[in-house]
Amino acid sequence: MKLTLYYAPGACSLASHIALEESGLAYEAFRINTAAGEQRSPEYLKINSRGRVPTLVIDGRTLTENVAIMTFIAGGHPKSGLWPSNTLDQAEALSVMSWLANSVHPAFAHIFRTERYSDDVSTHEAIKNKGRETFWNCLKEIDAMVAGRRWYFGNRFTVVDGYLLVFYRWGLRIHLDMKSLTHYTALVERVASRPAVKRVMAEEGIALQP
Ligand SMILES: N[C@@H](CCC(=O)N[C@@H](CS)C(=O)NCC(=O)O)C(=O)O
Repeated sequence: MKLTLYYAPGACSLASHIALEESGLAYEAFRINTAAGEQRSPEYLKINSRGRVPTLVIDGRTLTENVAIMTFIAGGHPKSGLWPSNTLDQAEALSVMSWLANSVHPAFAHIFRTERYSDDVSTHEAIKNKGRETFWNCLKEIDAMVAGRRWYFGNRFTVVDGYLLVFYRWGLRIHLDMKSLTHYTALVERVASRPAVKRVMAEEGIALQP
């Protein structure tokens, strides 16, 4: 099976990148420079017509969306140990990852991609402020969710933990008081110290502190 991941450093694609590296599957990773607009190049739009990362190409077939990519990598390869083993936990993993993709990520997009939410520039400051408040409330919710847990699913590291690291970094990036979220901080420090995660961050050229 040939796997090719398209990612941008520090973007949400980091979650899929971590999942792939942790899985032990062989894959190639291609960097897309989103700041330079490479995601909108004709070549990349042929691979992913939405012009977003991540994209995982599996034997020539394109899969988009972090939730789907991580379900394929972890759920489809149980030997990797990155996916819970019972059905209810699997459903919970999907529930948490869907919430991260559908609520937490868009809250942040209100701050960084404000132009997508209104053409009226005079509303942008208010949209950013609301996004910041919503994003912070999500991060606090995550902190409560992981209280007293080594990993999200207790003793087992799963793809959910790698995905949680992405939003922690984004919180640091916009100077939120992430250290005050003590449970979330402890979990993310454990994630960041895993050898596979260190390799991915080195490959992407990023640190936990953006
Ligand atoms: N729901 C998608 C979101 C993908 C997405 O928005 N990716 C961002 C990076 S975090 C992107 O490609 N941004 C480039 C752009 O918006 O032009 C997923 O979770 O995979």
